[in-house]
Amino acid sequence: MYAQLVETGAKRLKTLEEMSPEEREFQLKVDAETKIEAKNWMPEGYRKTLVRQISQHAHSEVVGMLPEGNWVTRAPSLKRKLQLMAKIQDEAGHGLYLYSAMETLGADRDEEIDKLHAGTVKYSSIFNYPTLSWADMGTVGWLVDGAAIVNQVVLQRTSYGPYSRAMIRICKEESFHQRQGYQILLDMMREGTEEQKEMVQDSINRFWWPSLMMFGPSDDQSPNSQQSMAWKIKRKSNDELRQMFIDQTVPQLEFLGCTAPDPDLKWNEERGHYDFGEIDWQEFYDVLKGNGPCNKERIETRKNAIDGGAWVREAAKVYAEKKQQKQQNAA
Ligand code: BYC
Repeated sequence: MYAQLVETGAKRLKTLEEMSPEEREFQLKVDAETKIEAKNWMPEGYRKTLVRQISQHAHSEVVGMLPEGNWVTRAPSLKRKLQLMAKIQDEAGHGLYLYSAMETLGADRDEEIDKLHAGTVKYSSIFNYPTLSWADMGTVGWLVDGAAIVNQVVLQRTSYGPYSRAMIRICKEESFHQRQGYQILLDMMREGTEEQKEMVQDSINRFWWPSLMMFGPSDDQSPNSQQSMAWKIKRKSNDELRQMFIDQTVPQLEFLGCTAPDPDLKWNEERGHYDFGEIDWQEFYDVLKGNGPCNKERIETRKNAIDGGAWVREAAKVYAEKKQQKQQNAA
C-alpha cells in the first residue's frame, strides 16, 4: 500500500496516490509478491536499506566466526572439533553469499568491509559477548543460530530476489548448526558431571538475554521497520519474531532440564504465548555503541586477519594474471 517515508512532522509512509508512477509500479509489484531483481528499477531508499541490512548481515556471519573459532583448538574430541570447524566454515560461506547479494545492488565489498573496520557500521550485537566455556559452543549453536533461523526463515520470502535465494541456502545449513549445538548441551546434561551441568546453566544464563536482543529493538522503537515491512524486506516485526523464538525455545530449555534467567517467563494460556520479562535495552544500545565486552577485540581480530592475509591475496592475483597470460600466449 505504501512506499517511501515522507516527513510530515510525524513520520508516515507515502500513499499510492502520493507516489511517482515508477514508485507506484514498484510498490504494486512488491504487493503482488513479485520478486525484485538486480536490474529492475527500485527506489533509492529500498536499495540503501538492502545494502545496509545485507552488509550488516554479512559482517555478522564473518565476525560470528570469532567466538566459536576461540574453541577449535580446545574441542573435547576429534568429532566435536570437526563439527565445529564445519560450522565455522559454513558461516564464512554465508558471509560470501551475502556479500555477493549485496554487490548486485551496486555496493562495493571492500568499501563495506572498510566501514566495518572503521566501526561506522553494525553487525549483530550477540558477537560482542565472550565464549568462556565449551558449553558456550552448545549454547551459541542452539540459542544464537536458533534465533538467527527464526529471523532468516522469514527472510526467505523477502522481496529482493538475490537476498531471498541466499537465505534459502543459508537456512538449510543453519538447521544443522542449531542441532549440533543442542546436542552438545544435551550430552553434557545427560552424561556430564555436576560441574559440566553447571557449566551449561551458566552458559544459558549469559546468552539468554543477548539472544533475545538479536531481534532488534521493540517495534515501537524500531526506526526502520515500518518502511521495511511495507517494502516486504522484512516480513515479520522484531517483536513477532522474538515471541516466536521464545515460544519454540522454552520447551527445548525444559527438555534440557535447565532454566532461563527470567523470573517472569511463564506460559500465558489466554495469549497462547510465553510472557517474558523486560529486556535491558540500555545494555543493547551500549553494545551497539561499541561498548560491549568484546567489540574492540572483534574488530581488531578482523583487521589483523585482513592485513595478515594481504600476501595471500596478492600471490593469488599474480598467479591468476600469469595463468591468464600463459593461456593468451598459447591461443
Ligand atoms: N545487533 O530499526 P531496526 C548469524 C540496529 S548472524 C546490532 O529494527 P532493522 C550467525 C539496526 O541495524 C545473524 N544492531 O533495524 C552467524 C538499526 O541500526 P541502523 C545476523 C542491531 O534493520 C555466525 C537499529 O538497530 N542476522 O546468523 O529494520 C554464527 C534499529 O533497529 C540489532 C541478520 O543480520 C542487533 N541485534 O532490523 C551464528 C538478519 N538489531 O542500521 C549465527 C538480517 C537492530 O539503522 N537483519 N540493530 O544504524 C535483520 O533482519 C534486521 O536488520 C534486524 C534489525 C531485525 C536485525
